[in-house]
Amino acid sequence: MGRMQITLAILKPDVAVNPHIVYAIDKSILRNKFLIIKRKRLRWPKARAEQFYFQHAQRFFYRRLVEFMSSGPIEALILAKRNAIQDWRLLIGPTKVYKTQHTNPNTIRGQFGLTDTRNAVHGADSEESVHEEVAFFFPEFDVGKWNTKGHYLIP
Ligand code: RTP
Ligand code: MG
Repeated sequence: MGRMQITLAILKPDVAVNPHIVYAIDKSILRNKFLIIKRKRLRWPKARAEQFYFQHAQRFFYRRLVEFMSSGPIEALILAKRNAIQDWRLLIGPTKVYKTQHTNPNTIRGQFGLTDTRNAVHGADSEESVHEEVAFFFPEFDVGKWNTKGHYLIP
């Protein structure tokens, strides 16, 4: 038993443009007992995508990642569960979609990812990232004071 934790998820433009897929991912989130604490649908200007992924600035995929992430709507979600950070990354599956489709076909990336860049979703990878990423999307959200009373569930 781990402790209750929050994590930060992003639905990327490849899935966020499709309400049927957003609905399917929501069902998967809730079936796996995550609470949706907050969600925000938005579009990133290129500069915001660059800022979010600045740690990858030297990687070969940075330009296409930034182009893709600012090419359409995205949804940022704060999810809560015991071991949320690790559990969310298990539920989404490995980054590389072509491999994941074979090794982890039931994960969110396995089901809905298109390519290594257009891989459906993001998941924060540490408590430190969660704090940074929550502040990035939800500056009004006080990570120290969050409680499950404010959550809402999608039917
Ligand atoms: P994320 O941060 O999005 O949850 O994904 P991750 O930890 O599994 O992957 P990371 O290595 O942090 O890479 C961040 C995002 O870069 C894109 N990417 N594209 N070969 C490629 O085209 C490539 N490799 C990585 C993916 O969108 C990945 O989620
Ligand atoms: Mg990462």
